[in-house]
Amino acid sequence: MKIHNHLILTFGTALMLFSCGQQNQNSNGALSSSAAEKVYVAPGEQDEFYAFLSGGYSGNLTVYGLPSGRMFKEIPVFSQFPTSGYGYSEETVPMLNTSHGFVPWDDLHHPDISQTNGELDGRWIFVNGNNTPRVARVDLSTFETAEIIEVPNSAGNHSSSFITENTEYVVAGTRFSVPVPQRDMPINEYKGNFKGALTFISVDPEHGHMAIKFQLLMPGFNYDLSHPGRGKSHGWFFFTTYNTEEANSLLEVNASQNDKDFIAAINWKKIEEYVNNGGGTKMPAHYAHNVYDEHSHTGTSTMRKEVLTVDPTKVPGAVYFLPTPKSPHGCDVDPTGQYIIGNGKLSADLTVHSFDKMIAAIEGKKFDGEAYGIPILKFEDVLAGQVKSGGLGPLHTEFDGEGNAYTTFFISSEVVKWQLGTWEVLDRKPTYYSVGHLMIPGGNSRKPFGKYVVAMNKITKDRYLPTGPEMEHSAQLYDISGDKMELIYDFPTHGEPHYAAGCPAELLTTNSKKIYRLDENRHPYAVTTADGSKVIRDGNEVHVYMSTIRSHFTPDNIEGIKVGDKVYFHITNHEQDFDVPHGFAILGQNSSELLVMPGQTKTSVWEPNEVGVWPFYCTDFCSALHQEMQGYVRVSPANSNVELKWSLGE
Ligand code: K7E
Ligand code: CUA
Repeated sequence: MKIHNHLILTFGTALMLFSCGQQNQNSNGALSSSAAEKVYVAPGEQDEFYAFLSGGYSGNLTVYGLPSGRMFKEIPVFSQFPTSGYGYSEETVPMLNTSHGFVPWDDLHHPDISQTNGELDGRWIFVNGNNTPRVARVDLSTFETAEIIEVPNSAGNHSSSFITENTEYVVAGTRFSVPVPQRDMPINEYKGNFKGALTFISVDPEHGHMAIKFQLLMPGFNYDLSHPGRGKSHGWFFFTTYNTEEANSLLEVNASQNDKDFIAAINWKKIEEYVNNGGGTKMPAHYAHNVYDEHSHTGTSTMRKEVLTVDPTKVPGAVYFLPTPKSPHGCDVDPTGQYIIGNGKLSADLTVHSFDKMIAAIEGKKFDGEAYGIPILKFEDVLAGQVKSGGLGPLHTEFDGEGNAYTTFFISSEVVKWQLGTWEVLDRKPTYYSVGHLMIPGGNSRKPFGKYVVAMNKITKDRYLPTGPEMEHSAQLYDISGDKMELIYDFPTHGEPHYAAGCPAELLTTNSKKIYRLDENRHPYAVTTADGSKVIRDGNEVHVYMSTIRSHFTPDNIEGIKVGDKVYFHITNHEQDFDVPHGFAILGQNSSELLVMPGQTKTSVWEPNEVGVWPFYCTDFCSALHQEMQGYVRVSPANSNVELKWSLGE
């Protein structure tokens, strides 16, 4: 009951803050000319930073420039995307395969850029799919999804996809504990029987390929967020938990009973050594591993059958619980690796744990009991300090590399700047409204770049012209180069951004791919020469080997197709110029268009069900004669004798 009252009170406070915010918005500096200068990137000039914002329920990742807030691209990851044909083309459908079949959607929360020695290296960006547990790797030279691995024994893959400081592992911690292995059992027997899998996925240092190294089967709590140790704490990983009550109903009350939940500290190096020496138990599993090959331009999906599980009580010294008030959400580690910050959603104070103190307490064996055989450290023994924030509903913290931390507060709608070590609050600025995550470029690494904070807000309300009941979410940009934060810009975002990752532009521009080389095209249906086009019938399957170059398709007239045929259009784009894709669409196609990059081959299937002469055309305005880039397919009755033939210019 007490908690109920607390919630009502705080939401009341939040409503009051919304209205205050509206009155104050013209005095916050966002309209001043110096703010305008700070975000203005003149026509033809380029931004200083890339920002990759999670798209939440869009399933995708969006790419922005900072400070301009201009959106450059939406990268499809877990969702079908007609703009490029991702998830529709034959080559990309396998990327969305799972043990539950084709799942063309997910809820993407946390991007994290690959690192070497704790600094961003700009090779890949990892993202998590929350709903049907998956982790994806996006290649930052092509800005395309290169790999997706499903996570078995997991549910609500939320404490993911954070990486260790040499990208040794990307983690996937389960938000919902579930029966492991899955089975038919009464829900109210959850307590003591469900498990929370923390999955460590190894990343091949050269190619980035992912493989599940081991799954740690933890007690049945909710594993909410995580961050890696770095510097002195490299080798450890930290996960916040809530619902240590193990409630299975009305969690808003029942999972808020314990004064403290835990941060789980995992010594992954110790577990890695244990499994390398033959430790762990192989368990049957069923999960998809989808890999996209850049030379065949094709994804393949392989079902994996087994996973290595580890019982944490079997690896002494590998797992500890750090008591942390009050249903903590964010779990953030400062650039030195010394401080682990737990943001208790229902607390006004931030709890900061000390890595050194944690090690000393472990060495001194100063435990405060155990949970399911896992030692609990004493709160006072590991506490570095508490930040008396004065805010409500702390969620996430980032760092500027100058000894300061920035924490978001959902309920009181603000970003609070405070100092590591002294725990002193230095500044606070409102957000409009109800901020979730925030991002400083490099803010989750040993070397943050400072300069800007991007706050990602959950409620947009009156910030933009109304667009009906649904408004896009809103990001806000703060200049943090001075002592005080300055709000300098608002920009709308797509889907629901949770976390984001940012890096200096030059980290990516030097390796950015401009074309795929035609002479490296290994697609089995590629046409790599000007006269290589053909149409082959195989029963009622017809394969059209088609090429494109400004401004025609080869062939552009095809006859001899019959009702009931399954026609595969394999389109190879012969252009070898930067930014000259061609598109392909045919009337009645049951999927999306294709967008084929220079040197690439992509396939669309068409099953004509009516006789007639049906046009196809290029969907991308590629030249002055783009409108001429068209052709016809003649479809005859199923029993017709019209001969298969194709031509161009006849
Ligand atoms: Cu706070 Cu999914 Cu990281 Cu959203 S989570 S805000
Ligand atoms: Cu090719 Cu338009």
